Amino acid sequence: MTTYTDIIDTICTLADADPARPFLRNAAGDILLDYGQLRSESARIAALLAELGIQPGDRVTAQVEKSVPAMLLYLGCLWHGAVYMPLNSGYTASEVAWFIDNAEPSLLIVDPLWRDRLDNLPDSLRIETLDGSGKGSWTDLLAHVTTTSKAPPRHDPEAPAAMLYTSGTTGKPKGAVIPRRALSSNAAILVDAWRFTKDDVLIHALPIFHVHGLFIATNTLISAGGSMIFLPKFDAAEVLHLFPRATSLMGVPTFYTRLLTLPGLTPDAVKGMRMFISGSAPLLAETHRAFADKTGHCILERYGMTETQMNTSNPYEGTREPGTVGFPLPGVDLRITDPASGSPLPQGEIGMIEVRGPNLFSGYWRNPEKTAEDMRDDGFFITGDLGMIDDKKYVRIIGRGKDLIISGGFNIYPKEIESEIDDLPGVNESAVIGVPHPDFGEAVVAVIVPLAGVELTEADIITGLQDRLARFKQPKSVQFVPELPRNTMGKVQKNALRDQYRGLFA
Ligand code: MLC
Ligand code: AMP
Repeated sequence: MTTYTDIIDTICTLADADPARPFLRNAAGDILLDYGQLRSESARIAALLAELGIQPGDRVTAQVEKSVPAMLLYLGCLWHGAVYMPLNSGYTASEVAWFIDNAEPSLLIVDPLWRDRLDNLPDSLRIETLDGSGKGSWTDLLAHVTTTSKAPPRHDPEAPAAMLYTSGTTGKPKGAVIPRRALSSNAAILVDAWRFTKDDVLIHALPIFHVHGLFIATNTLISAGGSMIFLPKFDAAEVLHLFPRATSLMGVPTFYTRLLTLPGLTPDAVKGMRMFISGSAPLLAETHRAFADKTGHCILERYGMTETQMNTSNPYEGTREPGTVGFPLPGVDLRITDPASGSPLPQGEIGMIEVRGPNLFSGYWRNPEKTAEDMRDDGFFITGDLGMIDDKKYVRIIGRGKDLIISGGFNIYPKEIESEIDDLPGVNESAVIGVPHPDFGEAVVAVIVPLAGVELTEADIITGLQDRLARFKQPKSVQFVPELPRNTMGKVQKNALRDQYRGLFA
């Protein structure tokens, strides 16, 4: 099996060769972090973790705003061998409490604003704070740690590097344990596939609590020795303005639909850019074409997931086929199987996408049953995505075998929302569906049957969900119906509901 250089070793090599090489800049062009600081700060954080008694393998949970110290926290954990566990900054206190209970971390780092609303946390959990500007008790502790020139420890490539939660059709999220080998192999493969070099400047406008912004963007740019313009969040006008200083952008489809609304998006505005990458959700063929018409650039669409990082990509050279996710990346095996029997299907037939390669996770946290359910004996992972390989060998994602809504690149599991809605007073039952949305791709719609004689309003539902669900999961529309459509087996026909409400946001 090919061996890949650990991300931390790559940082050390680059820092030795050229410590002043910029790694992160802000929108104004100031250098926020060079490769020398990337190494020394990661080492300092690792030293602090050791001082606090955090052992390799312990979970370090962070629910913080995007900032340079937040990114360094990930790399400090990687240096030390702690398992980095980022949480969406939009999660409510009750959602966070669930993750803490499940993951049993040794350390929680949280924004000071959210610190006080967290309750029901174990007394043994150490809690530190870090805000979006880099201030907090974590930074105060770090200030006392001196710079060390110690080399990083040798890590087993199979050791866990991170744990990211993905939800399941049963409602409760599962922790995907991601080994170091998955990070280093995927980064090395993507540098090659997408031709990243030390001269690249990536606009980084994604959140850093998901694989796209945290691993795909960051690890790939580190592995290339390139740099990033590090933005707190995506703002289409700001990003357009930054194109002349950059070479590449990674984004979810919403980035591209929002950029397309700007009159300034012209071939001239993007003339220094060499590549626009899209993923995490389906990019409509019409968005691909509209972007090519306006800029002369064909967006490069790729397909990945938390458990596997990147699986396929449209080619850097060659045709980037709209509506497809390209070919399996080098080292990744991909097959289409019959969802019922698991037998491989011939080219052209629609079935379950299964993948195998060094990019795969190690398993679900403390959930061997679910891991066994999703892994075949021959090492293939069952993605839950339905697809086919077309006559030109491009992989096409046709739908999902899992009941999942992807809104602006965030995954939302209807079951979780239905459970919360069903608990609200006056609700008899509910069905949550995703319907087309011009900005987010899909939007959450709740279809609710009130209890007999009860009058409910949309505001009752949204207010009821306020403290239970992060904003991005809350319905963008609530519909009340006397009953839900069911088939003869009594199962709710979500397809019928999706058809009925398809035009809600048109
Ligand atoms: C924000 N809101 C969303 C939302 N983002 N609602 C649904 N879906 C989303 N994705 C809510 C806000 O809370 C707000 O609610 C309202 O919608 C409008 O917000 P906004 O200001 O327009 O949103 P913005 O902050 O601009 O964020 C939109 C976005 C962001 C698309 C830029 O969501 C984003 O960066 N998404 C990227 C997600 C990502 O990184 N996915 C990668 C997963 S990894 P209100 O009511 O308060 O006004 C993965 C694997 C792979 O999937 O293959 O990569
Ligand atoms: P996550 O669990 O957040 O990692 O999301 C992974 C899921 O996002 C995949 O299983 C797919 O359903 C979806 N996804 C990622 N990239 C694409 C893409 N390019 N086209 C369609 N769906 C995608």
